[in-house]
Amino acid sequence: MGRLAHTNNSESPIMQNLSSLHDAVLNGDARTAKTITQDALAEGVEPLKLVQHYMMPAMAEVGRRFETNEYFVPELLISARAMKAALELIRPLLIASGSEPVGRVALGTVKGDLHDIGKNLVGAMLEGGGFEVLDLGVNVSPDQFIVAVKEKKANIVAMSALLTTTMPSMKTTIDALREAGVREQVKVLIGGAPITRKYAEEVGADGYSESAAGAVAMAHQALGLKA
Ligand code: B12
Repeated sequence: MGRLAHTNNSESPIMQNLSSLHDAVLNGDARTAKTITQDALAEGVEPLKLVQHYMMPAMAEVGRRFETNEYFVPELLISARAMKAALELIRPLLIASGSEPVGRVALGTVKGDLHDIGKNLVGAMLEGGGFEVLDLGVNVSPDQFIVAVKEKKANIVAMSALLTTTMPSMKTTIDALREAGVREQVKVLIGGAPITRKYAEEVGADGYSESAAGAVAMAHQALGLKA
């Protein structure tokens, strides 16, 4: 699809075409996802609206298709690539500038898990909320989290997991933080599609949120700051 004319009218072509952003992510069309995102941002559409109303529902549908064997791993990958391409344009807009960080977060997807789209979104939102984020990446071992706490003085550990098989790494990491004697220095926040509040309580985390926006409120709360 081509670039769209800019207009302030709420009935503008871009508003009508936002559902194509959903379809572009669903079909793994990175180029179109980027173009629509670029145009929508230029039109003044809220960055988070693009993520929450169009891109995330598309990824949920990708997951549903995967479950019903309509999609396989290659389709997951190209949809993820399309979402990441669009998120690259959105990320800088979510990040706050200036002012002293309100806290330092060691963020990572736990050991054995390679999903990073949700984690990256959480990272961008936390940065937007005034936190300094040490992004440890994916497949992060308990030791890597411990090093970030000891050497980089992180006061929040935020873990993401998307697989039921990697959720136990969260407990392993919390136990390892305790064994390393640093559990009391940090607040531990967890999240990811299969995580529940009950699970967070079971593994001894300090907080859980089902969304990236919620992660910021929770991080403020965990440090006793006003949200
Ligand atoms: C894209 C995708 C992939 C991509 C990931 C690419 C990437 N760079 O991330 C690839 C192709 C690599 C992949 C691989 C696999 N995947 Co996959 N994948 C997905 C898919 C479709 C979307 C995930 C996503 O990005 N969602 C969008 C983001 C924005 O949402 P989110 O991650 O949930 O994050 C939000 C919240 O959860 C929260 N959040 C997230 N993290 C955190 C952290 C904190 C601290 C907080 C507070 C909040 C928070 O905030 C975010 C924003 O609101 C899901 C389906 C689904 N419905 O989740 C399957 C899914 C997770 N995958 C699945 C599977 C099975 C696999 C594979 C095992 C497939 C295979 N046979 O190889 C491999 C595993 C690889 C590995 N070792 O990790 C299953 C998991 C099933 C299960 N019960 O465990 C799912 C659920 C698909 C399905 N329905 O069956 N996958």
